[in-house]
Amino acid sequence: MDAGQWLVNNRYRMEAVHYKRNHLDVVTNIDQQNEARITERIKAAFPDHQIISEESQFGHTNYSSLDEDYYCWIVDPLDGTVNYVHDFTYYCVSIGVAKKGKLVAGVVYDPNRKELFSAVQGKGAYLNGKRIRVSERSIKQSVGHTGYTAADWSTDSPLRFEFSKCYARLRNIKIAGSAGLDLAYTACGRIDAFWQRSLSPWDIAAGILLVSEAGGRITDFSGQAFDLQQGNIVATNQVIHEKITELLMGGTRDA
Ligand code: 2AM
Ligand code: CA
Ligand code: CA
Ligand code: CA
Repeated sequence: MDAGQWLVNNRYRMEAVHYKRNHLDVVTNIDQQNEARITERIKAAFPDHQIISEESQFGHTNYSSLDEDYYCWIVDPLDGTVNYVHDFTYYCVSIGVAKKGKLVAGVVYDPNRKELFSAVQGKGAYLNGKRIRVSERSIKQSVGHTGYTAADWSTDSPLRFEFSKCYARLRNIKIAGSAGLDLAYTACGRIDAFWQRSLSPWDIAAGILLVSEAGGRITDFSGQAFDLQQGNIVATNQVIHEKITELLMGGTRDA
């Protein structure tokens, strides 16, 4: 929570916005400073734990420490950097903990609304200490969030096809800009589905545990078991899961 409040307090100390891979992929001094603050604290409290965090891992794609027999913290110090830069208050700090390839704990904190989403494996998901559950909405009643990353930036990306398949089948589809909050919102039933390609472990580790502990379902786009390293995620309230994956894969037209 302290890490999230620090983001809000330092909003006007943002110095420069740099591009990483291309103009879709941005980073600020705030991302880097908050990451340093968080990882220092983890190291001080748990010196023998591993840490995978976004800004220090840039360019790496091997996350083998996730599968090892020790605790691995998966940290996104600022999820929703574009929103942060534009002072659009939909961003969060997302921190998950994994061991032997399984998520054991996760928190997503929204400092603007002072909302702390938390989950421990087998113990349920909570918002500010109150138990949360996914929605029971049908596809026609549903709101879905999606998004795209720098890795999807090509004219033949499947994204456009996927969007045209889902468009108007749900009540609404939004690109809100923070995968961590999108998953937290799926977990507490504010929205009913979230899907996005090419995400990294820190974008979704905490959120995955939130959704599964809140009774939701998570797969890849073809409905197969989800793999944190692969990063193409579909998370739903269960009820609409098969319909969503069918639409994304270009299945039947009847809702
Ligand atoms: P970020 O703000 O931490 O980069 C935006 O649709 C969502 O996708 C955000 O959660 C954003 O996280 C994430 N994302 C992951 N990789 C990205 C990338 N390379 N470029 C832009 N957004 C990315
Ligand atoms: Ca980023
Ligand atoms: Ca992120
Ligand atoms: Ca980030």
